[in-house]
Amino acid sequence: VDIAELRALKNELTRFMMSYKFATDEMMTKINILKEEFGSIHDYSPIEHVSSRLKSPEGILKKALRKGYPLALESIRDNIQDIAGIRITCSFISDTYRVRDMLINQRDVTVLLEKDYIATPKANGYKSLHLIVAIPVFMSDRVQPVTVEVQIRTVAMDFWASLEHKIFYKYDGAVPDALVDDLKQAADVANRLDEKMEFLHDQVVALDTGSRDTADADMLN
Ligand code: 0O2
Repeated sequence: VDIAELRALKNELTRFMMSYKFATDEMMTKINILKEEFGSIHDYSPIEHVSSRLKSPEGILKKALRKGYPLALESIRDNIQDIAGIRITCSFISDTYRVRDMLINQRDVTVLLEKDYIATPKANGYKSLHLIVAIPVFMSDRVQPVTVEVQIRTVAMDFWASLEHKIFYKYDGAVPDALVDDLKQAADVANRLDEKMEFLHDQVVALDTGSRDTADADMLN
């Protein structure tokens, strides 16, 4: 074994993983700025909660093997787009699209792929807005575009997805039919809740706008 070669490989691997950490940090900063700024101007923020995770080297290798990708950094970089993952939860369906627009309109964010599982849910009932974006990471000797997966969903969609994920893993992917049906029903209930909450929210906004207009008119009189 050539020690110098091994050391170079180790450094390359470390930088590879670090680039995803930096990209996650950059995206988290962007999202937290939106959350804070929006919340201070309006009465509430469309972003309820944001979290991030980096896929472990083991998870990356497992996915590459499962999908049959060559086990080389370049192939992993090109093919595995969820090494850096960010999940944003919003209160209302309309907010998921609002947050999406605010993110993709930023000049250094490039959308590589968008999957709208809210407009077109998966057969099991899964709903979420998925964006694969690239963001430039500035390192000591290069600028590297790094891919990040952003999942945007409502609190109700998130509640459903966490439980479904647990059940899916518990049964190793072979979930009994009865449970699949129950999960689909639960997804429908979550969807009805989302629609009702959106309706109520719209009414409150209309009330607020009405009373603000009256207050403005009073001020002018
Ligand atoms: P984890 O543990 O959350 O990271 P691929 O990423 O290539 O396997 P695909 O179809 O290209 O799959 O991507 P897709 O559909 O956009 O899904 C990627 C991620 O979305 C998943 O990552 C999940 O986080 C989430 N997701 C997609 N479908 C479902 C679903 O039916 N139920 C739940 N609970 N989550 C889902 P991982 O790597 O599978 O899981």
